[in-house]
Amino acid sequence: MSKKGRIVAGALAPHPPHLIYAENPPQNEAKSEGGWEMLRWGYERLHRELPWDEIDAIIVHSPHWQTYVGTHLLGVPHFKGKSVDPIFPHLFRYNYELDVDVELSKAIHDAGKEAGLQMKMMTNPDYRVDYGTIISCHLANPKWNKPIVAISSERSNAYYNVDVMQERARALGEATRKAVEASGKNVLLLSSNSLSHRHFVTEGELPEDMSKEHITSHMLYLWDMELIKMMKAGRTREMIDVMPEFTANAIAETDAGSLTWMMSTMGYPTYPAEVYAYGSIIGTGNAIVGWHEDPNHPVRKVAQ
Ligand code: 2X7
Ligand code: FE2
Repeated sequence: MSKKGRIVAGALAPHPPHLIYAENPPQNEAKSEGGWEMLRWGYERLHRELPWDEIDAIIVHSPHWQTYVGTHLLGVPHFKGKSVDPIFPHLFRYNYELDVDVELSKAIHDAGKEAGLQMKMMTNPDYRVDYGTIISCHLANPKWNKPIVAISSERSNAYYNVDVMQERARALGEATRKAVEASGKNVLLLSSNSLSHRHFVTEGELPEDMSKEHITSHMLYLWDMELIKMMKAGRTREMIDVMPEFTANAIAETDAGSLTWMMSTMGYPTYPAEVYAYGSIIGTGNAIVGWHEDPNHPVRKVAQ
């Protein structure tokens, strides 16, 4: 029998363009004096703790690839282009080049179809990959030395409501897991989203002036902490059950279904997650969090 594929880890990997701007990688045209260090150092620790030798591919679900008829997946082996954030073009103008594991994308597409979901492969070689996908993949793995599978957010919350979105994200997660297991590959999952998502509507002269950065409101901070407490305690089923309420109250980017998809793909872990960082970016709440399959990972050992 061929070997069963595994999900070696999942990470909540938010994508504010500010983090790339602050890093000054060669791909980004805009240059900064730094900023948002706690979050960037959190990403560095996440990167260090992932078992890169074992990882064959990264699967990312992004709120900024919004498809209104079904779930789409990148279906071309290589993409090259420039990604510009429409709201923050002064921060993010990024020249990207990335490889796609088309075989795995197609397997997830087929598994989703079999589960009754509407699925579509994106086969346009000139397609401009969304900035959520690019930023989360860059921050989790700045070397870009692993192929990715990128999954869109099918916005059934727009046509129906958050509950329909949740149900479909759960079903997509189950299909993703089946496809990964059958593929024999080991994967890292990324849920590319912020938690509370209320932005300031104005920006200071210097975007990276950290004396101006704080969460938009105490209420949003409290909601973010409620969710993070559940992650730390391994209460992920409960977290997904309260997700519609959290999303509505925290005006959260979880409306895209990314975190629900990831938890469902991972079979709702009951072990504690490692929280690498929490911080605000232009007022939004962002957590970098890892769920590690390895029972010997320090965060899991402490709980035993
Ligand atoms: O897309 C984003 C985001 N999710 C959070 C903060 C700032 C900008 O862009
Ligand atoms: Fe976003």
